[in-house]
Amino acid sequence: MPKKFYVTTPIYYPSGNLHIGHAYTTTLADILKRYKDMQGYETFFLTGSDEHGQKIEEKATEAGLTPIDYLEDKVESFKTLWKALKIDYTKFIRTTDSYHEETVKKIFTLLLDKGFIYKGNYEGLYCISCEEFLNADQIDENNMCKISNTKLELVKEETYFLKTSLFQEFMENEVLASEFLIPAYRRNEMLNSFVKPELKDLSVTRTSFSWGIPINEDPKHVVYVWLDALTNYITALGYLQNDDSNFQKFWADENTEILQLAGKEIIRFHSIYWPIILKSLGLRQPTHLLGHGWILSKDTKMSKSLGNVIDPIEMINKYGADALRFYIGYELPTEKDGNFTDDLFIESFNAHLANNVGNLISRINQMITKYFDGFIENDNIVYDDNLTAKGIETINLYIQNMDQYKISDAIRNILDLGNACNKYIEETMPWNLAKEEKIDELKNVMATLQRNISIMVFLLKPILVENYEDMIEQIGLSGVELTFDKINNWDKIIFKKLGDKKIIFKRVN
Ligand code: ME8
Repeated sequence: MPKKFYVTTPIYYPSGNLHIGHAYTTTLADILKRYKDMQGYETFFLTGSDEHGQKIEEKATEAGLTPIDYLEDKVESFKTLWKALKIDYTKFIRTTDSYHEETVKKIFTLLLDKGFIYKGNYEGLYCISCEEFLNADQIDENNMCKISNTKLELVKEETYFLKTSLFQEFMENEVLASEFLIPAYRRNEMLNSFVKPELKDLSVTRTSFSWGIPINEDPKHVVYVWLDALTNYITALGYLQNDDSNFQKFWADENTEILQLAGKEIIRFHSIYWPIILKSLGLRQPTHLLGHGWILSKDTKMSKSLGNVIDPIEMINKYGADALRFYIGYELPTEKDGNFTDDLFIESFNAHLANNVGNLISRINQMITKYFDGFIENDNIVYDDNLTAKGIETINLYIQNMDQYKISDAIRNILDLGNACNKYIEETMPWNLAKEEKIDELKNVMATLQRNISIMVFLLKPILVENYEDMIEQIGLSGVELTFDKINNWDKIIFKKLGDKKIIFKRVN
């Protein structure tokens, strides 16, 4: 039985256009999904759109449209972006899909029947942008939401509550005491800010607007957008539906590695409320929640409501999908906030993709073409010990890092091997060996380089999707099936004649 991997992104609000921040989370998920595919896992990658709630209702009204008409174009634009960015998702869920709506109603009924939901009244300050009732810590001195910087609404209404207060111990001693939430320092943040002060029951229905899923038991109540949204991770797999085979395979099975990604502003929902909902339903917990930092623009969070966003489509049109995927994977490690500016982007592209990876491929291609007419016979080759050891070490480090979802560190391992190859070229000076007609030595040097550039290209496969085939052709591996096993056991690889030289990542000036 193959190992299984289920990865999810948040489902994004179609209340505005997606920006680099959304592209960030989705690209990280895509890279990890592709990596797991390479490791032979059976994978399922879910993304989608979060379409109910007051914010969407207001946006549609502003545009003079019904919510569903308003949503059509927006959702199409999500899919257009994912296609341009080469995102290989398995399923795209819309919370207005009827199977989702029906299942959310069933989930509500189940929780009510189990005694985890009761009716009461709520009074509190609500942030429409975050779709969240805020506690005092989340409100600034001007009575605005600290995260979205928008005005709050005083809400006083009848509501159904989820008995989250029952789960204080479960949160403290199990969920947040385990390895579930990564990076580890975020566990204390959640404990100290939200769990230890007091876990209050969560209001899970609203009555003051109608754009949501009405509950069967009391249809003037629509399900709170976060209960509706969080459950997407299981409704998309067929939970409580006729065909629940994906649910059995990718969620219920304890052996499935489940990774959920979310930005730090919604870690609270994913590391507190979501585990409580799952526990109440009697379901297993995800293996990990990777809570990542924000992409900043001039030191503030890039966000639709602040209007300081960068359009990923523009970046892709200018520099290509791989350039953006690389910047996201390498320059924006998940543990902290990162910056995104045109200058940083170009500097990184030139330093790593143009000068390191691209240049190395083209140098090696050029020399093998010139000295060996594009093909090195695989007989009696003596590979350089140091560079060979470095190549094997790189594979191992890369796997260690990718297995911990440390994409940036894994890419650094590849770039280090690139630097070692460049240094090796300078030290061995193949052009001198050619001049001096030391053909055996030249052959050993070039074969060592071809081997190590092949390792680099193979390890870059989940990241540089658009240029992968071109890179493979340049190094003589077109049509050759590559696996981790093969790149570790070199003699299993049979090279072909190199393709003609092509500039792969052209420097941007
Ligand atoms: O919160 N930096 O949707 P949303 C990094 N519908 N990541 C960013 C970012 C930034 N500046 N801006 C956005 C919602 N993101 C809910 C989610 S899930 C059950 C419901 C990414 O459209 C990041 O993943 O506001 C963040 O958590 C998400 O987009 C928020 O997207």
